[in-house]
Amino acid sequence: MSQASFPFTSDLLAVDFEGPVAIMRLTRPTKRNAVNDALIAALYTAFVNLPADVRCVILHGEGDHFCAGLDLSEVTEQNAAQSIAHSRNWHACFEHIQFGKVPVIAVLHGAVVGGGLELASTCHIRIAQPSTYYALPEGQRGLFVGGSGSARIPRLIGVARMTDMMLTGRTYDAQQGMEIGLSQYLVPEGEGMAKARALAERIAANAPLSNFAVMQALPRIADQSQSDGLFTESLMSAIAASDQAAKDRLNAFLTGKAAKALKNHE
Ligand code: 1HE
Repeated sequence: MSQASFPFTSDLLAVDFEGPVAIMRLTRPTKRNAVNDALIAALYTAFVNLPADVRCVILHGEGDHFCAGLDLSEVTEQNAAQSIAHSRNWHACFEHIQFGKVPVIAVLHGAVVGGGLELASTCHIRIAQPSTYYALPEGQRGLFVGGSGSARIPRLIGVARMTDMMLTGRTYDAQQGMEIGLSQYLVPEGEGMAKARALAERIAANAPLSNFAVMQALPRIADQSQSDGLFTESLMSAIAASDQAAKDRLNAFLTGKAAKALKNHE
């Protein structure tokens, strides 16, 4: 599938292409980008059908908030079976984000709460801006996380911090979130997209198989025993190194034609 034939239209999610980067924007600001079934379907369709020439996705939200989480108006009448199906639907969608085709950068501002934090934690890189704050109000709403938060958020900040957030309603601001691992970057307000574009450019310049290995193998190895993980590492390493892109890049370095691994702390 090419960018020109991308079949996607939605009034909840805008998708634009800038060369090898797909920019996805949640476009439901009047409801603080609350996630209803239609938005889950739109995200699923967009990620499953990503054009082959896309190398990185940037995901952000329109309006004053990244995402207010689950659309609470949709859950009041659900029975247990419907709730399970609803949660599994989020899981299926988010699986195609974390373990999809290319790395995803989330640009955060305002509320990143409930299912909004679950969505952000599914992405590979999170860039926060000072207005960002994180919360898991499920506890206060009589709910539990259902959009993969129990599996993904403790892997970022630990079970104890997530337990505290859910039991006490504790929130973290952008600086605190950066310190505990909710974001990898914190940039001045309004500069999140520029930072994301700069990072996406670097990511897109990598060999696709290297990026694929990072996003597919690293989280799985973290879930494996050390012995199994090291074996997986050897397999993934061998597959990446046998790719022509790796051979070309190694030759370029050895003949002085490739950039050095100089300091890059930004
Ligand atoms: C919503 C939602 C929503 C806003 N579902 N409609 N998430 C939450 O518990 C967070 C709920 N939202 C809020 O606490 C606040 O909206 C915010 C702090 C994010 C923003 O406040 P504010 O003052 O900017 O906006 P607002 O006036 O509260 O909301 C504007 C409109 O958006 C309003 O609708 P309106 O028709 O009266 O204009 C709100 O009702 C609507 N709105 N958030 C539905 N979440 C898979 S499991 C995941 C479980 C969860 O995510 S639980 C946590 C849900």
